[in-house]
Parts: sequence; structure tokens; C-alpha cells
Amino acid sequence: MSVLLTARFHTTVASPNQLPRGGLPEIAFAGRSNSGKSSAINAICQRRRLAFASRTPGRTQALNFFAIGPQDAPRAFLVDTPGYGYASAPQAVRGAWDALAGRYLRERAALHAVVLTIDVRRLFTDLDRRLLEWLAPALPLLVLLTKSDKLGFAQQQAALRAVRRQLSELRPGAAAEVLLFSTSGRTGIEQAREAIGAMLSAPPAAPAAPAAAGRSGGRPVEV
Ligand SMILES: Nc1nc2c(ncn2[C@@H]2O[C@H](COP(=O)(O)OP(=O)(O)O)[C@@H](O)[C@H]2O)c(=O)[nH]1
Ligand SMILES: [Mg+2]
Repeated sequence: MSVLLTARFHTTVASPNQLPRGGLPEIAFAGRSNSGKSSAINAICQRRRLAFASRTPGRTQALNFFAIGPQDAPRAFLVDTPGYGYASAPQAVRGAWDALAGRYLRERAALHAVVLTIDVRRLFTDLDRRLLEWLAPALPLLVLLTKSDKLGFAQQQAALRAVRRQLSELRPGAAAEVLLFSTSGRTGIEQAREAIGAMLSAPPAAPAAPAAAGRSGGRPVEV
């Protein structure tokens, strides 16, 4: 049985000083609002409402931690990060994304890998590119091309090729896997589970990046 099927809610973190101590490896899910992130977490963990779909997208700025492994000795955390790119989010919400999720994704030493959800019909948007620039270059990445049931086979394959090519340009030499994914069509769920399990077993790729200095590009929120 995949260890991911043991996922249960652990804690909500609303400010950096509430982040868990203890150094367990963390795998963060990131992506635009409405890209299918919550649905992906639920499908991968085989739980219907582990991650909630928010009624007011873009407004929940907290990080949600889910523990995996034995009840009395968790092995790792999955972390649901707030979606970015919600067009009508007020300025204060964008600032909050920077202060918590942005800082977490850029600096967290326990961050082991990132799962990025991308709508297969949109591919990488400017905000996704900015997120990729924001992450430590050596951080392993799993890209889920979500809602793949919305496209036919030929278009799915074209999307897969396009994203793989873009990734090799955006993050040359970095470990990255790309999967077609659909919760309604039940595509890629088992492969995603295996890929995340493998990421958890692998040693950390590299220390977290230092603070923003020297990074190109802005934050992955609309301005
Ligand atoms: N057709 C289709 N719709 C999906 C799929 N995954 C998510 N959705 C829908 O996309 C919308 C956003 O999903 P959600 O998981 O809440 O996105 P989040 O904002 O990134 O967490 C919801 O209406 C979901 O029902 C999928 O695989 N196929
Ligand atoms: Mg969500």
C-alpha cells in the first residue's frame, strides 16, 4: 500500500513561526487557483475531502499540512499551498501569498520536492514560469497536467511534449517528471502516487535556496 493513503490532516500554518519543527521531509503542492490542486491531493491520497475546494478561491492564504506514515511516527508531510493568480484577489492577499507561501516555497529547508498542477489546456502561464524561477533550481519537480479528460489523445500528447520542452528550457538539468492527470478520467493517479513515493525515499536534492537576492523574475502573483 502506498504510504500516501495514510494522509491525514495535521495542522494549518498561517504564519512562518507556526511551521513544524523536527525536519520531516515536506512535499508541497503548488499551482494556480482552480488548476485542480485540491482535487489532485484528494485523488492521490484517496480521500474525498482531505484538501478542501475553497468557495472563495485566492482568499485562503494558509498552508495546510497533512501527515503521512504511521500515526505515532509520521514520516513526512504533504503541504497544500494557496493557489496563485486569482485575478481579482485584493492586493493584501497577494502580499500575504509572498509573506507565507512564497517565502515557504523559496526558503524552507525541509522542502523535499514540489508537485505543480497545470491545467492541460493552459500549459505554463507567466505566473507558473515565475513560480519555477522562484523555486530552488535543484528541487525535484512533478508536474501534473490536470483535467486531461478535457482534451483528446493527440492534444494530450502535444501538451505533454510542449511542457517537457518548456521545462528543459526553464529548469535545465533539474529533475522533473510530467504526467497527464485527471481525477474524473482517473488518469495518472497511480503514477503520481508512485512518483511522490519515490521523491520521499530519495535524499534531499540540495539545500534550500538563500533569500530572494539574485533571483530573476518577480513573485508569481498578478500585479
Ligand atoms: N474535468 C475535470 N475537472 C476537474 C478535474 N480536477 C479538478 N476539476 C475541477 O476543477 C475545479 C477546480 O478544482 P480544485 O481542485 O478546487 O482546484 P484548486 O483551486 O487548484 O485547488 C473544480 O470545479 C473541479 O471539479 C479533472 O481532472 N477533470
Ligand atoms: Mg484548492
